[in-house]
Amino acid sequence: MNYHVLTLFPDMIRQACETSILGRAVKNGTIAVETVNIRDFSANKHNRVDDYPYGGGAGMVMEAEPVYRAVSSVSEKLEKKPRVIYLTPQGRVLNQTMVEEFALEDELVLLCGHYEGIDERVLEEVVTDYVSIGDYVLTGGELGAMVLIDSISRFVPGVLSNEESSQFESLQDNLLEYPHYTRPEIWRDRQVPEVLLSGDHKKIEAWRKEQSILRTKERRPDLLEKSVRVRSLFYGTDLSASLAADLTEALSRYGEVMDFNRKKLRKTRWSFERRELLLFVLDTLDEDFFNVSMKGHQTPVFLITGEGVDPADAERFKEQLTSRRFRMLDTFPMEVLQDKEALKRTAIEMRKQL
Ligand code: 4H3
Repeated sequence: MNYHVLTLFPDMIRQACETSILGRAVKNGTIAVETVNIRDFSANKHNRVDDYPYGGGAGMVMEAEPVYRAVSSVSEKLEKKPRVIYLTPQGRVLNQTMVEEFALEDELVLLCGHYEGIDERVLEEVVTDYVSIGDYVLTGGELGAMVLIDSISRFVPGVLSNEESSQFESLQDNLLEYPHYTRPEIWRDRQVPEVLLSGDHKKIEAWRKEQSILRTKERRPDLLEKSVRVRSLFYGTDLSASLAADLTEALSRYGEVMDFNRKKLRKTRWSFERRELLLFVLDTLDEDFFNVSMKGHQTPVFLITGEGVDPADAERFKEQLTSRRFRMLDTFPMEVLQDKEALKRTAIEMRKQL
C-alpha cells in the first residue's frame, strides 16, 4: 500500500510514520508514506496557499489551485486514477468496514486541510471520498490521515506479524473484544478468571464470546443492535461446502456452516430471527431443497449460486424466501468466493448492505 499525504505539515506525518509497527512496515517496504507539501505548489511569490473567504466571516480558506496542483503531482505518477480521501467533519464517519475496503486499494491519496477548510471547487474536482474520524473538529486533517494510515495498514499483508494479527476480530462481528489478561495470576488481589487457566479451549472460546457480547451490551448497545449471527447453508458439491466455510469465516468469528445435503437438516422446520444473516451457497437447487420448511422474520439473506443452478430456479427460490418473510439482499455467482481477493471484496460488500 502506498499512501500519498497532501498536507501543510509533512513533518507531523513523517514523524508519526517512523515509530513502532508503521515505522517497521515503512522500513521493510510493506507500505510507503509519501508526504507532499501543498505549500510547494503555491501560486504566488509569497508562498501563500490561503486567502480571505468570499462572503466574509472569520478565518481563511485554502485556495483551489495549489491543492489541485498537489493532487495532480501525485495522480499523474500513478497508472490508475487513485481514490482521494478528504478528511473532514463533513465526511462519512469511519468504521471497520470502510477501513477494510480502503485496505484493498494499492494507492491512497489523503488530503489534509487547515484553516476554515478548502475551496469547494477543488474538492468537487478531485475528492472521491469524504471521511470523518468522528464528530469533532480538529485544527487540521493530519490526525485523521494518521488514523486512516494506522487502521488501514493493519490489513496490509505483512504489516502485522502473525501473533499481532489476532486483533483483526476486534470489530468483525460488530462486537467489542473480550478482556485480556497476562501474568501475574493475581495482581493487587485481582485474580485472572479461572476459565483462562483451564486450558480448555472450547470453554475459553465460549467465555470470550460471552464476554464480548456482555461488554458490547454494556458499552455499545448501538453496535449490538447491528450485530448479526452469521450462518451459511450449503447444498450440492464439496465446492459449495468449502466456499460456505470460507465466506462464513470472512464475515464472522462465530459463524456456523450447515450441510443441507444432510436429509436430517432438510427435514427440520427452520425459523430464523431478524438479527441473523443467512448465506445460501448452492450449486444445486432441486425439489428436495425447495421443500425445506423455512421461515424468517425479515432475516437478511444472500444467495450464492453455482453453475448447476438454473437462474429460473434461483428466481423462484428468491420469491419463495421473500414470501416466507426473508429480506432478500444481493445474489452472487459462486466464483466470487473462489479467490481470496474477490472473497474479501464480497464479504465487505455484504457487510455494507447489512
Ligand atoms: C477532519 C478534519 C475534523 C476531522 C478536521 C474529522 C481542518 C478539515 C479544516 C480540517 C478542514 C477545518 N476536523 N473529524 N479539520 O475527521 O480542512 O475543519
